[in-house]
Amino acid sequence: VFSKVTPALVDRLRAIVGAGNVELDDLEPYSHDYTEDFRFPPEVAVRPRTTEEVARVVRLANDALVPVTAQGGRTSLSGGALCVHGGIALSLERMNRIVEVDAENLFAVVEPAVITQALQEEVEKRGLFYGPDPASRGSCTLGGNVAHCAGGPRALKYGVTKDWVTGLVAVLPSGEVIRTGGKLMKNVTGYNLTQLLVGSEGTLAVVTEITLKLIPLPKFRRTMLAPFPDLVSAARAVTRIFDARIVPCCVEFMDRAAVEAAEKRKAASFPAKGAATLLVEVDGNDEALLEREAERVGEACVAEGAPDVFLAMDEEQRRFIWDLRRSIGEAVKSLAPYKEEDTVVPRARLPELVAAVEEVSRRHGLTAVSYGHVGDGNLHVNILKLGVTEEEWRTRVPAAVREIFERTLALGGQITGEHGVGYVQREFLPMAYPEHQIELMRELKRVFDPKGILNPGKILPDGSERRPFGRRG
Ligand code: LAC
Ligand code: ZN
Repeated sequence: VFSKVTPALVDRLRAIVGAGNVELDDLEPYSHDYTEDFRFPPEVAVRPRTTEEVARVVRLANDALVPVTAQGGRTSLSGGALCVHGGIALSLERMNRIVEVDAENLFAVVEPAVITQALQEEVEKRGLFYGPDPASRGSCTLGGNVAHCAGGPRALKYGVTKDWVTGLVAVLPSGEVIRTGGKLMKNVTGYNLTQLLVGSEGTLAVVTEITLKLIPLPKFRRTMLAPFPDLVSAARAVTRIFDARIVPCCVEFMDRAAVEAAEKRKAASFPAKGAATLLVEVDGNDEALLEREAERVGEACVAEGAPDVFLAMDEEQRRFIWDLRRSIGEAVKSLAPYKEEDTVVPRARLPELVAAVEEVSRRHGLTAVSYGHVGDGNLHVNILKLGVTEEEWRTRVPAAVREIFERTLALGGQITGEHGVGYVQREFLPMAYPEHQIELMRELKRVFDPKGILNPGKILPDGSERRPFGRRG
């Protein structure tokens, strides 16, 4: 159905972005993301510098019926920016300028390839704060964060990417440019296209500029580790913390295997750990109040069975703990081929979810490693290919994944909280929504992208290539 990239098209791409920014040889970096198991090389990669160049490239591709997939840091865990139909990888890597930090109105305007952590550090220098902090913040881009509505540990108190985006410049498949919102805290002028594009995984438009709100940087933090004798009591402690009417900025959950994977990878050890461990951070501007909150968090954990609670003594210890936590994703994946579910439930249902995951994986004879942002009810469940034959893996995993999703949905949850449907979960979308709702999404896609050239093969279960498991799986 799609056309191939021809030499004539390559010439026209060179005319738009310059010959040095059209890559035909080294396509390896553009062929994979953090799902690791998949390799989908594009036919060509282009590196535009401006919105105008993006618009010209996209229009060209649309006219020629060639797929275009926008790419940022390629840290997706759902295959969101993989060129599954080949075509053009539209790498936005050169669009990496912080256009403006407006300290008067408290907004930042950025190009899509700004690394999330780079923006955070830039605004923090001025006593300002940008909330979302995906675990990959040192390598993911704000454009990618917008595409997937990235979350991360601090989402609990500060929200996810969508809560910070107030405006976008985006290129439609026709090559037309739209501007949604701006440096506006309020704006109800027509349909909310800003929020429709956030989380649309690059399937509707290519975002080329982002306006983000900022807030003053919270002054103080306390970071704690609480070990628990079992998974369910750790999950219960989360509810107890909220019962004490405390909203920490992060409540992270790690099971023993997740902790050990990170320790092995980093050749370092967590100062406290149990069958399950909670990492809790509180922040704010009143140090005395914070001390009291930290104490009450500690009490809540002890009441649910934590023998003691470790408090990070200084910024160095805090960084050390977070560094270990942030490495879990990569560490777990390096243990074995895996299938990840990014489950999310209402927070108070978390003990039930944790118990269900344990029960389902045990019954199917599978190894599941779980960690995540339990303060948000968001649990990353990784089923690892350990101690099973090829045949067992093939048959057991799909059944177990379906059951985990069924149980998640029955708890009022959803099948992905922050990693997106992308390529790897789209066959499960019919579990999440009835057909008429998926059809509504298909219609939306058609309105934006009638020829279907923009990041094809994502989100919607079009069934054209059903390949739920990885190359190694
Ligand atoms: C994390 C990523 C995998 O929480 O979302 O580490
Ligand atoms: Zn996460």
